[in-house]
Amino acid sequence: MIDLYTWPTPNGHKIHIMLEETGLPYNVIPIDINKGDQFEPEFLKLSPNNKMPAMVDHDGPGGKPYGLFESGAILMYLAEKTGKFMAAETAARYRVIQWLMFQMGGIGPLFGQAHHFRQYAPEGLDLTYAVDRYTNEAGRLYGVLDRRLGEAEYLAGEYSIADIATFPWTRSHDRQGHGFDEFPNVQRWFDAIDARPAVKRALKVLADRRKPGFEKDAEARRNLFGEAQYQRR
Ligand SMILES: N[C@@H](CCC(=O)N[C@@H](CS)C(=O)NCC(=O)O)C(=O)O
Repeated sequence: MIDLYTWPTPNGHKIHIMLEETGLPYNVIPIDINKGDQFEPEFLKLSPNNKMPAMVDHDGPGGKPYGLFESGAILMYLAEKTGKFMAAETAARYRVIQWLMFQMGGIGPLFGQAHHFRQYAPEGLDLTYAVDRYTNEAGRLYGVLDRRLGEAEYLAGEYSIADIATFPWTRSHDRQGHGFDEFPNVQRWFDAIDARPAVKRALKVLADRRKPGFEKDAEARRNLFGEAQYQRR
C-alpha cells in the first residue's frame, strides 16, 4: 500500500493519474496547503521543502517502507516499480526522462509563476513586467509542446510519465493567458489524455476540498505566499 500526501493541484494530480493508470492501491492523506499542513513536523520529515506531493511506499525496495518527495522522482519510482509508462530501453527511456525534466524544470516553475503574477500577487502593484514575462514564457513553452506534438503522438512517442506530468498543468491554460486555438497539436493531445478513464478518476481525488478563490483568504495567503513560508529559515 502507498500513502500519498497530496492536495488537488497540478503536482498532486500527476501522482493521482499515475496511481490510477497503474492500478496500485493507495491511501490519500490530504495536505491542506491553504491551512498550513505542509509545515507539520511529521510531514517535513518526509518532505523537507514543505511541498506536496510526497509518498511512502510500505512495500518499497527490499520490502521496507520508502519515502519520496518531488513529483518527478515519484513518477519515475512508480514507473520503475510497475514497469509502466517509461520505456526500458536506454534511448527510449531517456526520451521520456528528457520530456519529464522539461516539465519539471520548465513548465511547472514557469506556469506556476504565470499563475502567481496573473492571479495571486497583491493588488495595487505594477506587475506589467512580471505578467508579460511569465505569460510570454508560458506561450513559448506551449509552442515547444505544440511543435513536438506535431511530430509525435505523445511527448516521448508513446504515452508516458512525461505526458502524465505535463497534462495537469495545461488544464489551466486560460489562467496562464493562452488558448488552445493557438496550439492545435496540444489540443489534440490534451483531448486524448482527458478522455482516459484513469485520468477522469484521478481528477476527482480530493476535488471537493479545492476551494475556488482561496487566494483571497488571509490564512491561505499567509501559508502559501507570506510569513509562514519563511519562519523556519
Ligand atoms: N517541484 C515540486 C513542486 C511541488 C509544489 O510546488 N507543490 C505546491 C502545490 S502544487 C505546494 O505544496 N505548495 C505549498 C507550499 O509551497 O508551502 C514537485 O513537483 O513535487
